[in-house]
Amino acid sequence: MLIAADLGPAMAARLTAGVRSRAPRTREEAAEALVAVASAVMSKQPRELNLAGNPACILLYGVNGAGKTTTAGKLAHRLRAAGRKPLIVAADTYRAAGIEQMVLWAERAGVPHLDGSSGADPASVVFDGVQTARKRGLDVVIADTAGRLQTQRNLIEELGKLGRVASKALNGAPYESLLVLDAVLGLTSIVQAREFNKAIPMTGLALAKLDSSAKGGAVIAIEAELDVPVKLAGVGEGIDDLVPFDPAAFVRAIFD
Ligand SMILES: Nc1nc2c(ncn2[C@@H]2O[C@H](COP(=O)(O)OP(=O)(O)OP(=O)(O)O)[C@@H](O)[C@H]2O)c(=O)[nH]1
Ligand SMILES: [Mg+2]
Repeated sequence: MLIAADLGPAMAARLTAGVRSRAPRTREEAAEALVAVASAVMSKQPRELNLAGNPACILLYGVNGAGKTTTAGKLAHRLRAAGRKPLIVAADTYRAAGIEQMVLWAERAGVPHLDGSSGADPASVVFDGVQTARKRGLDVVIADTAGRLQTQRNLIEELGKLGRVASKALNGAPYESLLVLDAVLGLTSIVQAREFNKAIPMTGLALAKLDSSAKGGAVIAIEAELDVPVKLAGVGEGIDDLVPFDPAAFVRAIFD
């Protein structure tokens, strides 16, 4: 069951040993034991987004098609509903369509957007975004970036620069740096997380497509290895389909 949920053989064996040592007698006790044993290996870092900065800033990155733009749009909607004033920064400057998609989501969410021009340096677009938010009294910058593979050296380096420039724009204040993972990709996301984390200090994960048949269990191994918590879960294609990640419910869903 754990293998089928993409935890990977090593993590599956580790959790199984932990559950066995608790000697559960019923299915329900086994589920409880799995929740406890999995929680113990998962990250203890806070799962709430750190939105204390003025403006706060959230960078979203990940491989092609992971769900970055959709997550940015849903997040903008969510934060706006919570009384925040988001600015969407469309920094996927690789494709005109990438910017258009982000603009559509911004309009759907009813939040302002700043669009990078095609071919622009995403770091400079994010820098402008932070300045623009300050000027316009907006309190959280949500930046969508182009899809990139962990093997594309130049694009991974570009991401490092993006992080450094964001930090500079924010005068060194912390920001959220979220790797968006596609639950459907399974174990390959462990390699992705490892490589992206080398390029940019990662503060969290957003796990998209949890409504699919994939269980997304690879994030347990990622959390254990990198101590980076999943903060958000995508549970559909609609604007309301983004929820705070609940580790206990997540592990229970693997068991069911
Ligand atoms: N079912 C489901 N589909 C999702 C979810 N999140 C994103 N998608 C779909 O996944 C596809 C890709 O989403 P995008 O947000 O465009 O992904 P992206 O990472 O921005 O892609 P690129 O910019 O091309 O790299 C779209 O068809 C989305 O509707 C989710 O939580 N559940
Ligand atoms: Mg996109």
